[in-house]
Amino acid sequence: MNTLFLDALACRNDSRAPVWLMRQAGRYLPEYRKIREKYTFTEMYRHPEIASEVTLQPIQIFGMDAAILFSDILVIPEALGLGLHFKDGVGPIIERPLLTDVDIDSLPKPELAESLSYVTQAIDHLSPQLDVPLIGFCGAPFTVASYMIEGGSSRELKKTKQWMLRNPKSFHRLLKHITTCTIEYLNLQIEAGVSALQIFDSWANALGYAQFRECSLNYLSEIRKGLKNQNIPVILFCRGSSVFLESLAEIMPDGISLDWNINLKKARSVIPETIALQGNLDPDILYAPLHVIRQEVTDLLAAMKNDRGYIFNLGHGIKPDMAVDAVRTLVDSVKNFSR
Ligand code: 1CP
Repeated sequence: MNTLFLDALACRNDSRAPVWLMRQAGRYLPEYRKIREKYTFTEMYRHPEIASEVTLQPIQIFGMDAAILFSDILVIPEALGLGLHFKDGVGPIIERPLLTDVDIDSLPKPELAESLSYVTQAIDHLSPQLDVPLIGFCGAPFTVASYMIEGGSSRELKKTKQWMLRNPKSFHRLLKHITTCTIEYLNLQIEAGVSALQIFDSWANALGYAQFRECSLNYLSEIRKGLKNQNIPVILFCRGSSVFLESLAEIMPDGISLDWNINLKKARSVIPETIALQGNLDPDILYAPLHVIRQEVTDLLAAMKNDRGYIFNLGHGIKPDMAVDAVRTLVDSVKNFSR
């Protein structure tokens, strides 16, 4: 078993930095698109064999040091009965978005072990085939709530923020309900055998500083405390992590995944060496010529040289139109960098 990723998460890695990439399994890969021609995205993540195959693809093709389960953060709203499908060229669609307080108060308490059994089955199916750690994941309550209110992707999160500001009590009831479900969901993933967890707060950047602490950080902390096995390391990713860095460190995650707006060394200067740092190459660097990718990767690695808690990643996910060669160059550059 390749333990570089877990060693770095425990801040005791003396070998090269491990590398994995957010959205490493997905549409930029011809091997993914080939399967996707035959199935919808929903069919793919609901089918343990297909989810396993797609999770493994980037590991087999590029040799990343960790795998991330092929699924989606929106399985929670789906389990809550809101209806979910993914529309090509548009993104996720929540079929019955939340419109009033009554909708929040009538959300069910779903039997997640049953409704999300395909996730634990995928983990079961995958585990024996992996020689790298498997990362389980979920969305942060704020980000998941935003999809449930907006009904899909939204740049401004206008409805979400209006709700938060005009009716904070019911907004917090919603966050609390998602938090309870998320804790149960992550505990199911732990029991099924994931080696680490990442929580994605992809829309945290829409929040002001105090709003972030109140509407996101509190719930991230509750999730952290609610995990049955405290030995499974947890990484927090926010878009906005560079701004909320010190707040994130307060709740003592095992790792913080940084967006690309901050200088990594500067981040390390305010984050204790007991918390791993992950990131933070600007994903758009993958559009640059290969020699630029090599240089940018090397610059980040040189800045974090001898840091025992550093994990190479992008500041956000790979985009569907990024080139396979660019991803290969990135991964090879990390692996060939000598400390
Ligand atoms: O083939 C397709 O059409 C499906 C595209 C796709 C894929 C491959 C979606 C729809 N989700 C995924 C997989 C996925 N989503 C993974 C596992 C694979 C991997 O990372 O390698 C993970 C971890 C996610 C998490 C996710 N889903 C997030 C958080 C991370 C992030 O990128 O910020 C979010 C916000 C979603 C919602 C979602 N699902 C799919 C899309 C296109 C989106 C984003 C839409 C938006 O920008 O609002």
